[in-house]
Amino acid sequence: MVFSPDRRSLLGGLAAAAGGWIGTAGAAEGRLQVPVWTRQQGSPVASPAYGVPSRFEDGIKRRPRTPPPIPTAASSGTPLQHLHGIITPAGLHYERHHAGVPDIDPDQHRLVVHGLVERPLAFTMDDLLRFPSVSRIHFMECSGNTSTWGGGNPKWTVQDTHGLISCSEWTGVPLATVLQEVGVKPEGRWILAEGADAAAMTRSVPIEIALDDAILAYAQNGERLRPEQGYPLRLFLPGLEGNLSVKWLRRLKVGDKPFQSREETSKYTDLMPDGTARQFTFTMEAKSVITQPSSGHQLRERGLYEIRGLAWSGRGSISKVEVSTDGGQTWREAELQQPVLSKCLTRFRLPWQWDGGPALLQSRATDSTGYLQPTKEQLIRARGLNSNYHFNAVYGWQLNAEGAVTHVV
Ligand SMILES: Nc1nc2c(c(=O)[nH]1)N[C@H]1C(S)=C(S)[C@@H](COP(=O)(O)O)O[C@H]1N2
Ligand SMILES: [Mo]
Repeated sequence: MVFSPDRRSLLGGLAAAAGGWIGTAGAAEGRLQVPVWTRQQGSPVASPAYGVPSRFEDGIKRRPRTPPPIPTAASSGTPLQHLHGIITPAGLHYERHHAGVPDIDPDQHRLVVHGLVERPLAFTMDDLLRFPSVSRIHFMECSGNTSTWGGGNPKWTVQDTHGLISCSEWTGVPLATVLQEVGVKPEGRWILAEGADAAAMTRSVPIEIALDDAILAYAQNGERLRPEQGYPLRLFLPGLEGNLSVKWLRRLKVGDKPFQSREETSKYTDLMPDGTARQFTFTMEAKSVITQPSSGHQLRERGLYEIRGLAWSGRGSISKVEVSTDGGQTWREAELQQPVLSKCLTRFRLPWQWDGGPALLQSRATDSTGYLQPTKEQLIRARGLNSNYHFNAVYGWQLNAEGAVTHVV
């Protein structure tokens, strides 16, 4: 790690104040004996031809969220507590499937665009790859992420509580380009998107969103989509609840009103305290979480630590993240790591001196619209306790005097 002189003296000062340095002092050169991996050739190139992480990183995996009654209608979370920067490796992208992952032959796959259009068309994957393309880095979050309205378990990790979010570079054709090709009729106001999986997942998308920044995505982090992420084609709607980004996309139908599919009537609505239900709550509001130290971590000694975490907003970019180590009594502004992009994960960090006492670690994000992430009390006051979706409250991890970190129940 390279520090600027200012930062070095700040960190050096903090470490010295704690009465020690990070690292083992004394007889450092004695540790320079030549290890076995320096005395022999390593493995040859292209073995394996498609690279995988070091075998020592074997514990870093997606995990099914709750023991699923039906393994194909389930979700798995991203291990955020082990990741760095803002990009989620494709193999660790969270999954949410309503009927498992279909095995689609891209040569046989078609996207049909019909309904209130001048020219109904069927596109092959080759057709779609011929259109001018875009690549953009965006998060995707399931609106069921962090459904911890009523407490929880001290052992829950950030993977359990916040793992239904990931961030990738998505490449594809702007949906607006394909809609221009078919010619949307003036009365066309909503678009039905349908998946080719056994769930035939369907959602209605307003035309304004479809013409804004929606992407027909065929690639993710430089390679074609993984099967779990919708291979060979998915709809990708930046900043909106993950459910709208229909995977294995086979059909877009233009209509003059919403189609009222199962996923926007019985599911993905928010039951309010007065008994009414909010529908079409598309945007994922500003949210943040500390990933290090977080539940399951163990601090071995007092001294300097960097508090690290992630913040995001479906309305734009993150303008500020504040961190509290005393349960919200005082807040300090964290540093935002570049790049800070719209509708994208933003990494924040703050040097922190652990003096050996208990600490309640929290973060709160403000986005470019000025919206401040609410407390859990504020969120429950506004929304009640009847709905599962769209929980974005301030979150905390409890550190005890022995350095163990747990989920706050
Ligand atoms: N066809 C289809 N699209 C789908 C789903 C699905 O089960 N089938 N799940 C949705 C939900 S609820 C979410 S949160 C995201 C998850 O995308 P991911 O598995 O790539 O993370 O896809 C959405 N698109
Ligand atoms: Mo979801």
